Amino acid sequence: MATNRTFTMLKPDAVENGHIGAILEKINASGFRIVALKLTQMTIADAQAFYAIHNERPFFNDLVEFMTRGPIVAAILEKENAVEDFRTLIGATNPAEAAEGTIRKLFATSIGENAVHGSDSDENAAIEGAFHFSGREMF
Ligand code: 3AN
Repeated sequence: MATNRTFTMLKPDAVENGHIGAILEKINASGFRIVALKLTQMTIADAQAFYAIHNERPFFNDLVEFMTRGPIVAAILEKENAVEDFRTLIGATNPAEAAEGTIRKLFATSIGENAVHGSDSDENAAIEGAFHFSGREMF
């Protein structure tokens, strides 16, 4: 069953480059309600677990190093058709291929440092949200 929720992280590059406010503004303007929100930093073990599905990929170690090098903003977002609509809003994994006006087109620098994460299914949205937030942090 669709949950109408997705999970996002504003990645270390977006935080370092001062884009938290602009990205949250775009998320709000696109009709998502913020259910949970925090500035946090993943440990190496956190990132290895979060991205376990990619652990055979050649970029895995770079991805873990990147995602742990500074704080991120983690958030749970709610909207009808949240997962799919948020993937549309962020654009393609590679910012060079991302559509005009998408968050990655506007704020990402490379395929590795691509500014934002968005869950790829309702099931993963629930798993990823629960990874970062307890029930009492969701509103
Ligand atoms: P998305 O974030 O668009 O769902 P995934 O799930 O395929 O993309 O990849 C997860 C993360 O791994 C990406 N956001 C990106 O940071 C990194 N990544 C994916 N593909 C590559 C690649 N070819 N080279 C470097 N990093 C990559």
